[in-house]
Amino acid sequence: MASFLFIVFIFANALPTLAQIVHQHDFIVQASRVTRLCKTQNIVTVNGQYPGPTLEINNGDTLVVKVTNRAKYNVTIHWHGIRQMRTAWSDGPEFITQCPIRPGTSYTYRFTVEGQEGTLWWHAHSSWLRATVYGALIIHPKQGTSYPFAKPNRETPLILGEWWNANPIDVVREATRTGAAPNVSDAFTINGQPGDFYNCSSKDTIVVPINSGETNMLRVINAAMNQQLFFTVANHKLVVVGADASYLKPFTTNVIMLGPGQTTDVLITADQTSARYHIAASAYQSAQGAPFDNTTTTAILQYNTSSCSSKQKCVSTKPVEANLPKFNDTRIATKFTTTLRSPRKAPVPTDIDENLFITAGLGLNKCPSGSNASKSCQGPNGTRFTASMNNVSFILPSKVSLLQAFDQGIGGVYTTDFPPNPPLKFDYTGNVSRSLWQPISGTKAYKLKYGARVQVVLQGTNIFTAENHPIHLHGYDFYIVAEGFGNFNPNTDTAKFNLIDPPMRNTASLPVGGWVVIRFVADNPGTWIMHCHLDAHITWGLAMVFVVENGIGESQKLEPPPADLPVC
Ligand SMILES: *[C@@H]1O[C@H](CO)[C@@H](O)[C@H](O)[C@H]1NC(C)=O
Ligand SMILES: *[C@@H]1O[C@H](CO)[C@@H](O)[C@H](O)[C@H]1NC(C)=O
Ligand SMILES: *[C@@H]1O[C@H](CO)[C@@H](O)[C@H](O)[C@H]1NC(C)=O
Ligand SMILES: *[C@@H]1O[C@H](CO)[C@@H](O)[C@H](O)[C@H]1NC(C)=O
Ligand SMILES: *[C@@H]1O[C@H](CO)[C@@H](O)[C@H](O)[C@H]1NC(C)=O
Ligand SMILES: *[C@@H]1O[C@H](CO)[C@@H](O)[C@H](O)[C@H]1NC(C)=O
Ligand SMILES: *[C@@H]1O[C@H](CO)[C@@H](O)[C@H](O)[C@H]1NC(C)=O
Ligand SMILES: *[C@@H]1O[C@H](CO)[C@@H](O)[C@H](O)[C@H]1NC(C)=O
Ligand SMILES: *[C@@H]1O[C@H](CO)[C@@H](O)[C@H](O)[C@H]1NC(C)=O
Ligand SMILES: *[C@@H]1O[C@H](CO)[C@@H](O)[C@H](O)[C@H]1NC(C)=O
Ligand SMILES: [Cu+2]
Repeated sequence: MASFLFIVFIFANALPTLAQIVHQHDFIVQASRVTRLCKTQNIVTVNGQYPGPTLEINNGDTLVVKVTNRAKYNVTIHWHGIRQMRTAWSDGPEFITQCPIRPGTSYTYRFTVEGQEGTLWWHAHSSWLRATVYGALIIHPKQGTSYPFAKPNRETPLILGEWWNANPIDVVREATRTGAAPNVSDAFTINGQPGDFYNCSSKDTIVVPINSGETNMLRVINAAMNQQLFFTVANHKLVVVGADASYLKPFTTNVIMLGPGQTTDVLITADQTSARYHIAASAYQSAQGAPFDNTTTTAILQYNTSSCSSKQKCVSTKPVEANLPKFNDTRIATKFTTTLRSPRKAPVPTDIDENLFITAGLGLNKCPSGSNASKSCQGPNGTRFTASMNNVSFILPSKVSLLQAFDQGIGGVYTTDFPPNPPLKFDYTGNVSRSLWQPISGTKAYKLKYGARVQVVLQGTNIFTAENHPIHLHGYDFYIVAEGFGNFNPNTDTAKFNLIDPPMRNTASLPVGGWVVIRFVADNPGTWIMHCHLDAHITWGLAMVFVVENGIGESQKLEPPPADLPVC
């Protein structure tokens, strides 16, 4: 596993002006045998590691990652939250910015981090491979600078994952075949381990050491497939300092909530009696009556025994248990998301060129005529589950990626008629007439001019069930200027907009039966998918694509495609 670092000096006028740090890594995607929950099975990993390797860089550095596919599935890797300025070819979502890396082939991702600091992560973006193919991507402050808070004594990435006692690819294939909801998972994990509360797992529980008086920065990542999670540490306060690789105005809380895709950096101080404390996560499940994984994953915050009065006692004591909110405690989830603020006045776009209103939610398709309903229409009352944005259920192309179609002007791959408003106005969060539940399907994109200042009102619907959706936009960070419940009201809700210090993120929690408003400047050309990060929902089509046109200057244009770009 070659993983090294070298420094390239770029010469301008024969004088070194800039030291560019380039980190080079090899990712081998392969089958590996692991044992969890008393069962040994094959999973897909990177370099045999689960979770995969943690990448650590500084803001301003370049990453070069050669991905070689030795697994039996097509794969791609997405660098979640990395802006990929002009390098959309390295973003990774299958059929959006590249064709898949087929078994036996490789592709090299190259990109430079510009102005992002904190915690991001990488994951497979092909079928449900990301269930086991993921890892942390840590961006330290730019060389020569430091955190906007006292440097912590330690830093620990904690990746929350989701585990099936089955091949996740079989789980999604079964759901696609039957039209029903996919099986819920058997466990959640912290750094790949379920922890004390699961069978055959206790002895492998992750231990996070800490010395009395020390501060540790926990870099918490929600890599779960289908579940928003609450996260807490028994008896310890969490000081939130960042999310999605943007700093936040620090605030103190007992619990944080992360949707899949989201990250949160928290400081904890070892100010309690030397002992062992549970670090724990469990579901925030907002859809009423829907089945979900109601188990709790744990790790252990373990005080350094040498500072214990009785060493023996200190290590052997049962961990102090954590208090997690009830699974449907939307009040706590909302309190968390509405407390986030940028550290200072933020350059939020105020004059808006493109004002979009996009509904997001589930749907039910009638059983296709001629199909065997008992086999392929096992959704509610003989239907098939679907999902949509503005009543369009997104279909991936298969012959060429959207980005190639955009770059080379290939027609017939996508259309640019994604509606900027719901095609039909209705009481989105009310009792939606059954006649509105079936969306159309298509590969529809919305075109944005380079530099356009964009506002998107994301509106959840009550079709089939209202639910919190973690909406992720590729290629951009955006400001979350407001959120609320019920139907967005343009006449009154604009008064709630925070245009001073809203938080910047790449994944917004769309409240259950509510709305959230985001703003960004379209300064990065390419084809960028915006989708629900619950994989069950993206599988059903809860996505759309922004096609951001090239600007005029060379620095405003998408780079040419790499020579090794996979073909379909
Ligand atoms: C899903 O769950 C059902 C019921 O427990 C089980 O029979 C089936 O094998 C599971 N599917 C997969 C792919 O694990
Ligand atoms: C754990 O093992 C016990 C005993 O074999 C079994 O009854 C129980 O269902 C298992 N629990 C889980 C969550 O798998
Ligand atoms: C989880 O759900 C199962 C099945 O609905 C239920 O029997 C069990 O009590 C629940 N466990 C917890 C910890 O809520
Ligand atoms: C535990 O504390 C002792 C004494 O303060 C120190 O020497 C040692 O490095 C600490 N261990 C860890 C893992 O920090
Ligand atoms: C949460 O679920 C419980 C049942 O477990 C129910 O009694 C309660 O009304 C629910 N709360 C909310 C806010 O939906
Ligand atoms: C539909 O599938 C069921 C279950 O496999 C089977 O019993 C039935 O014969 C099938 N019907 C038709 C018309 O194929
Ligand atoms: C399914 O059918 C039953 C009985 O007709 C009805 O009460 C229920 O609302 C239906 N559910 C859905 C999701 O259509
Ligand atoms: C929703 O509307 C349908 C008809 O439009 C009606 O039959 C049903 O009772 C309503 N449900 C509720 C909860 O109001
Ligand atoms: C979505 O489009 C279909 C097909 O035109 C229509 O039947 C349905 O009512 C529409 N639903 C909404 C919410 O616009
Ligand atoms: C992999 O992707 C290609 C398109 O690039 C497709 O033709 C092929 O069927 C896929 N293979 C598998 C195993 O899914
Ligand atoms: Cu969703």
